[in-house]
Amino acid sequence: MTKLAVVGATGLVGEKVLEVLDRRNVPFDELVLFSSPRSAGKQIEFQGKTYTVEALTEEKTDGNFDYVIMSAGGGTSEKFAPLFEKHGAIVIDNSSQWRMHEDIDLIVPEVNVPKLNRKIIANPNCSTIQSVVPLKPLLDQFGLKRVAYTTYQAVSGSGLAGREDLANGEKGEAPKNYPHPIYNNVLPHIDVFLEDGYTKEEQKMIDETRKILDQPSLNVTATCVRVPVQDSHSVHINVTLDKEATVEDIRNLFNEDDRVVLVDNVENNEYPLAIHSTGKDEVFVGRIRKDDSLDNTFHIWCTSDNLLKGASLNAVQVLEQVLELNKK
Ligand code: 11C
Repeated sequence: MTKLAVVGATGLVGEKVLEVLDRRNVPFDELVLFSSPRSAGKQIEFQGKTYTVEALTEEKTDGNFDYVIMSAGGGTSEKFAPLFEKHGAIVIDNSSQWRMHEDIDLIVPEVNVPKLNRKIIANPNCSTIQSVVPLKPLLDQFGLKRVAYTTYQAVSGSGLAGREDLANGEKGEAPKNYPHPIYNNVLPHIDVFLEDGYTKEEQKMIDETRKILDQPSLNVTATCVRVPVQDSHSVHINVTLDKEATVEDIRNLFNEDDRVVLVDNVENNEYPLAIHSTGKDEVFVGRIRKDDSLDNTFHIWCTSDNLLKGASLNAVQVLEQVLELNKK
């Protein structure tokens, strides 16, 4: 008997977690859905059965859970993930709370495998996940010297509040979530500012890239930008390789690697687009060009659905990866 809990089941990511569990037919016997007290009592249909969402309490973490997927924010994860862990569950956590703890695995299944020193596994930040997927084959084939990201991130990265600011901004209303209007605007500001002038989102991309790729001294920098797009993040990746490569080498590598989809046919105006990535599981790459301002350096444009590969799908893939590891 496998018992699974989904925490944050009524949120944007939680809803997608259920959708992905269903369509990938992930095997488990019992499901319990948790939310904040505000959303408790809501009914959710899953595979022909109606579930009533329960408010998560400390006592309920002792419910013989084997696996828990949490998408309820850092505070909830800080408090409840160790309690679920203490009672024997493997917790896959979507928040940033545990990602950089030394003994916590930070996993993108296309890239790395959990060591499970702790039973909490962290799901990375959405813009990081889609970026390390194409970086991994480049690392293995050519080595990496430097990575510079510029992101163009969708409002759904901020949950329902981001969606509301975009919709209300179109009607002329002031923003409630962002410090400035996102409608008709571009904000070079995601998450809080740190002392050095970077944002926390930028620092997350830097730290998480190094940890997932197991390249602690890789040179990484990032500028993270919110754009008035509903779903799917776009990331410009400027990458300097260790070994020499041509644009053709990189195109061939991506063409042969089933972890990414190459869309790179500029003669027909074909390149990855947020609107084409939305609702899809894949990570799309294209616009591959040589950056002649530096040796061995290339531009890559990368899009992916931030709520799927960037959050729910990656979490479910981690669950599948752990189920597979536990079979062995
Ligand atoms: C955004 N990347 O687009 C953020 C959302 O650390 O999991 C995800 C925040 C996180 O605003």
